[in-house]
Amino acid sequence: MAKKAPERITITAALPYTNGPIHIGHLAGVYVPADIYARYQRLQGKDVAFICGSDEHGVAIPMKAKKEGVSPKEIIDKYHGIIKRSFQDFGISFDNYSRTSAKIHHETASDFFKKLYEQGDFIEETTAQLYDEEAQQFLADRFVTGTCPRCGYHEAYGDQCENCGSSLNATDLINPKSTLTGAIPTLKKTKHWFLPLDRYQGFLKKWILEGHKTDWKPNVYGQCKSWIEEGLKPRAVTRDLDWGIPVPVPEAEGKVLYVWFDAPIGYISSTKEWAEREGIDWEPYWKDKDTKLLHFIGKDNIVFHCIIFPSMLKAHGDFVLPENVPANEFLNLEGNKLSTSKNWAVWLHEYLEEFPNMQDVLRYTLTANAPETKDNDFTWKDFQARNNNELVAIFGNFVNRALVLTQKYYDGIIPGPSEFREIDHEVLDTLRQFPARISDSLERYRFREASQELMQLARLGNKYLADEEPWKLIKTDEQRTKTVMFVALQIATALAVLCEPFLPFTAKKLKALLHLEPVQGNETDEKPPGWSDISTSDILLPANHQINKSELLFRKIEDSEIEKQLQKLNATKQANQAAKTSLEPQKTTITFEDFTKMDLRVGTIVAAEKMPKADKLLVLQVDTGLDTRTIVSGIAQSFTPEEILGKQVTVLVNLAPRKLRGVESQGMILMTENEKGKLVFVNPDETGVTKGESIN
Ligand code: B3M
Ligand code: ZN
Repeated sequence: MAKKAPERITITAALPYTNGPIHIGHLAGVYVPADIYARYQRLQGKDVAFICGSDEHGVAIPMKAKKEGVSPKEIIDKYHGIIKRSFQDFGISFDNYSRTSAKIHHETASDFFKKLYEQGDFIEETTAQLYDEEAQQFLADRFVTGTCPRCGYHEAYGDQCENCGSSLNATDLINPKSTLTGAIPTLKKTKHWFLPLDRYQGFLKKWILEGHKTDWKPNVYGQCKSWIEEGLKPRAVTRDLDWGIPVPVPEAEGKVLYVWFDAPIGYISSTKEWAEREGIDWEPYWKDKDTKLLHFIGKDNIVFHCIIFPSMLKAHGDFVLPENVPANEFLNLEGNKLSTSKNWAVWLHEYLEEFPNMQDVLRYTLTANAPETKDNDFTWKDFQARNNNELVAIFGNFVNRALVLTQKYYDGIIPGPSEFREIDHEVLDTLRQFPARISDSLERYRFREASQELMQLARLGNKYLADEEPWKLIKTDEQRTKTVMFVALQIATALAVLCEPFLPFTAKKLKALLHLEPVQGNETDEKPPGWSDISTSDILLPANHQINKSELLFRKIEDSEIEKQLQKLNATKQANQAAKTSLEPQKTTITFEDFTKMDLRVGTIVAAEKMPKADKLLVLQVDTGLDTRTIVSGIAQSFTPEEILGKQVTVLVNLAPRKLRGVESQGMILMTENEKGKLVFVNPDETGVTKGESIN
């Protein structure tokens, strides 16, 4: 009988934009869970393609290039290099990491567009779009911000609100503003190609709302439900931009594909690139109806992966649809939102340098505290605690005791057990349940839970040793000690196998310590135990097997190391604060004559009250020496009326009067900001000038 082919699983992880390096938010949301899942499925013998690559198009790239004063190409090369390397060093086990600037991707995306174009799947339309006259550029996506019409968030982008996750058209924004020049956009006509999502409404409703009600995560299902029920609208898939994949039809000169049209096709091109290299056929990974396609993403990408890309795939006709889209929520850092532009992040490439050989500690912390069902916070203290109290004190401690005692009592040769007692049977029975317990969590995308199951197994070992106390037994009952050590070593072996998806570096090290993997030049013919052996085999590590000298799996993290990281964040905070309050550039020079036109006098505030229904304004009566006049001043958020009553101030008395909220203001009180950014009076108290006297 022919052997049944293993189940095929295509796992994609969101393609990171090459406008900055990878930080812990990306890792916790997408790459760590995706990697755990891919490694786990490989251990089940599944045929896995784990696919990713850099997202190098879209407005984010030229914007970053502009900021750094270099070309977009330099930006993508720089960050593609940093990102690819840091993923590799962190043990993210992609089968292929491509980039959307690759030729194979340009071809694949162009062909995809052409097929839909030829099938008549687009609507062509000339519509008025936002335009920045100053920059002479159409404003879409991140080139424009404004108020989200759905949630009122003030910094929504032209294609998406990152606050509520809505996908938007730039013209939906309230009070739009160009991010290039700050200008208020005008409207200008331009032709674009739209994917009529409304045509897919019925299909999406049936496929998601009826078909995935129970197996998709509630956060993902809920977002899809609200979009579908609200009614989908056609969405432009082309842009007036000079960075991207040219729209492959004759009448589209100067236009490129919308980044969210080409990027998900990047999963397909990356699969092709991989298959070509491996000499295999890529098509089953995307077209065979038995292939399980999974997209790992962050919550801000849900609409693109659940609504838009599936509609594209459906229109194309050749491809399978995702079976699940296990999107995560966001991770915060020390109570604040992660931000690339504000440098509020723990950058992966920096972590790898500052904590060498400690990839698994970060992987474990991010998994144990993953933002699976709600946003979560990463703190350095928690990182330290997870390491010191769990990895070191439980996992590491158990393994170390088992290995050290084996060396000490038996020169590293696994002892043969004698009779098993009730407790031994119980422990071994419990051990056999762990693969199923962990699998059960992972199959439901509950990575936190799975990581805690793993830690439970280490706890089981720890408790067993603590209860049986082989270090005491050895003095009274050598036979019993052998049994206890034999059982403990079975647990250590199970840990080595089951921890691989979560802690791949530790698994490798532990397998080497246990001498599970054939060592080069010293090949054993034993086949190392696999995932299913843990529950089916009576013996995982046989008596008389020789293990290697023990070494610590984890080290303690000192307070000083955590302090250093907190200081680093503090410095960032201060730099951001300083940047916020940084001095305005000097204005253009004025002549001395200009200056002397100002009639500055010393005055006294003789009455002050809040302007009704205005947060910022105070209405003052100021005795200028010449008269007592009304001055409206925008200082209500810095001073109360009481605290400024009787205060001497500097007054510009010959400023043209102007009405503020119906009250005529006859002059201006001079104010400035001190070095801390606080509003202060230009204070005449110390000048020795008396009331009414002219200052200049
Ligand atoms: N480049 C990810 C982001 O929002 C975006 C993902 C593309 S996946 C096809 O950072
Ligand atoms: Zn919103």
